[in-house]
Amino acid sequence: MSEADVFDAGAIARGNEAVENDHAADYAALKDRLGRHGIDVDAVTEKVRGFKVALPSWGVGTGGTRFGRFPQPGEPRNVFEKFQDASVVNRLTAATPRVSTHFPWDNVDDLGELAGWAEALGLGFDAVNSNTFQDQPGQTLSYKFGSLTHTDPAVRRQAIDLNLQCIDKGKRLGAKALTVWIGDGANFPGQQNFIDAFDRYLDSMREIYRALPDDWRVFIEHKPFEPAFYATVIADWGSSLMAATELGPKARCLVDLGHHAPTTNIEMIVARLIGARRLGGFHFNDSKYGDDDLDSGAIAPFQLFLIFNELVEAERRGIPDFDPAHMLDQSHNVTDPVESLVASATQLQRAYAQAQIVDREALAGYQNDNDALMAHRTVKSAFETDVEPILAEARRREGAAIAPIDTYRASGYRRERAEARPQKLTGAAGIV
Ligand code: PSV
Ligand code: MN
Repeated sequence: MSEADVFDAGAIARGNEAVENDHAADYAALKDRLGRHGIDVDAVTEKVRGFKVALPSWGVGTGGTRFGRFPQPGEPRNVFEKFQDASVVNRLTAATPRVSTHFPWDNVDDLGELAGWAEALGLGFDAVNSNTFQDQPGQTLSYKFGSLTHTDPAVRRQAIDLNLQCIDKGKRLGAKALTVWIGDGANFPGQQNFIDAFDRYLDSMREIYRALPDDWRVFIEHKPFEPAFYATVIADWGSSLMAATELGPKARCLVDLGHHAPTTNIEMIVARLIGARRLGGFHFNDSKYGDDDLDSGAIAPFQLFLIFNELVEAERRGIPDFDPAHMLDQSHNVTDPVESLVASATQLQRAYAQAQIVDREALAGYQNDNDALMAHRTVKSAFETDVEPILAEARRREGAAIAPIDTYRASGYRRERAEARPQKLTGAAGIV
């Protein structure tokens, strides 16, 4: 065990031993059942093994709302400890080998030390995120009235520079993408000139785009409201696509599931962005009312499946340059973040596996014949199939846990971390 790697490796073997016979029986039964419908279950298992999603560095600490935060014993106190917890999620699921960092939240004195620490934990780096939606201690100019779209060129300069520094940090860590979400907008009608604000956004983004290495992408993340409650500069996928088209082929649109009004047909937005060849990736989470940042699949698993149905359709069609980034973006306020992240990663794999078993040939036939009921039943029956044994088998083959949450609880990791990470528990507000 290295100084970085503090998870009891024996926990996985012990956990698996207790359930492997039951699991083998469940897997064989599912293989038999789906096999009778012409589905190659082993092939689906191999697909699931290949499915990965990045963890948000800001998602392993206990989150909060603007009303407060209820910290838990043993939660990470710095970015190094965040990576330790992220590695536990990966050990249990083998589905989360990369972490998406957020600067300046994740600033360290020595990036090389962080890169070495991550490597010792078996983790790599996914997209870097720039935070120009909060003021940091010691910051010269305020983002109170915007960042990349601010009316004052000096504030825009500061926000552009922060993004350029993020690219530089990402290069040193081995990342290949920058995600830009800005909170810029207006709280009152009349407060902002919409045309000028969007033009200023494009001007700022052009400079950031020019600094991207050839093999990098910039993800433009839209959101309709919050912190600006009347209008946001990059409010929707239309504004995002306009900006991406204007900037060039390295600019892609990022879909955060929580960044849509309730009832929005997100799977259709995904299909449109695939069609436009501009789908950059996802921030997965779930919600009932707004940007709730709940665990993926907790509220609307059918919607999640329908999004994956579009992704698998694109995968099967062999659409060129189709490689969307998968990232979680959640805030865990009342659960152990490790457990929520494990559950979320497996929910994504579930939706992916279900989308893999849709009978696409039959579906296309029903769609062409305008047989609405049978077309619907074709996708619905895939969604209603319990694919848990496939997910468990994918984990087992990867050396991860057949029953990851039970295994985690039995490992005593959080209790042990509570002792190793003494901290002054404060109820400060905020989402970090
Ligand atoms: C904004 O709500 C967001 O979805 C962006 O991705 C931020 O980077 C992240 O949440 C953390 O605040
Ligand atoms: Mn997001």
